[in-house]
Amino acid sequence: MDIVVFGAGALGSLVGGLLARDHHVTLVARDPHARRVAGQGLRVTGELDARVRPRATTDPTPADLTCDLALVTVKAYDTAAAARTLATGDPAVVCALSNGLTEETLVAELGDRVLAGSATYGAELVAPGEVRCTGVGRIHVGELDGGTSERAARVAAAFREAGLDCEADPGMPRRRWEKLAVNAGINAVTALARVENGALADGPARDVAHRAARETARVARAEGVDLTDDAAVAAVDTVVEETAANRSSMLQDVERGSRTEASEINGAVVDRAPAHGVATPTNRTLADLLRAWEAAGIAE
Ligand code: KPL
Repeated sequence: MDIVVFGAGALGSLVGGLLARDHHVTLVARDPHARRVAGQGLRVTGELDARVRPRATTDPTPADLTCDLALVTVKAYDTAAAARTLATGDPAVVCALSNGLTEETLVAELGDRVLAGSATYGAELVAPGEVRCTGVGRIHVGELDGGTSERAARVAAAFREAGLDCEADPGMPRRRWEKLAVNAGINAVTALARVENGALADGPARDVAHRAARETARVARAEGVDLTDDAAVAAVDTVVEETAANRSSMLQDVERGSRTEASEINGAVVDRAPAHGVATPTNRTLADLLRAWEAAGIAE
């Protein structure tokens, strides 16, 4: 398959690097990472291992974006720009793997080519040209409205052949909210407390993460998605266990002095709640604290 990974930061480089062993992969990334990958190749280290030479560019042409599969792994706040650029090419299938509920933004530009996706692998770009897998999680792909499809099965099979734990999931409407609950619980708490995911296995940080996940489940149910409080909390605990050594992407953002996805994760829960009369004090506090930190000055 001809695969483009749009937004090859940590997760995109991990997934793209593994797929590059069997497929023709182009990473759309930032410099100096893109330059290093184009020159010296990409190393996947940590819990998974690969040495590959995908193509890498900062500035894809419409021809580059005309592919069998585009994986979107940009930061959630960059989704609209990514969608517009992808639409200059002709990707046959587009699979969203970013945090947050980004699929609708992709659909606005790319229509029914968009598959929903959810990934809980831990990954860290340790240096230009090197991504470390810091936790073997799981990937789910499927139709945005639910149900099975041949194209979702094909994408999941390609991921599995690349050594990634992946399933085609007929229940993506629920799965997307479960992932939002996981990110709402883990990312903001680890970023604010400056701890690895494993620190949420007990103590007060775990309670805060659970409260954020329960609030997310309540909003999900109000929106017609069958996600129980217990299932959301269990999903947080599973990811904490599977990615204990991982520094969440939001912790990495804060340590780099970069903008976080707090508005697209905790803020998204808060924004949807009033329409349903659901209270989301924990997500509001987490989003507000991270936005206050961002307002005090971020590097990019
Ligand atoms: O999505 C994540 C992230 O870090 O953004 C996981 C790996 C689920 C939690 O750390």
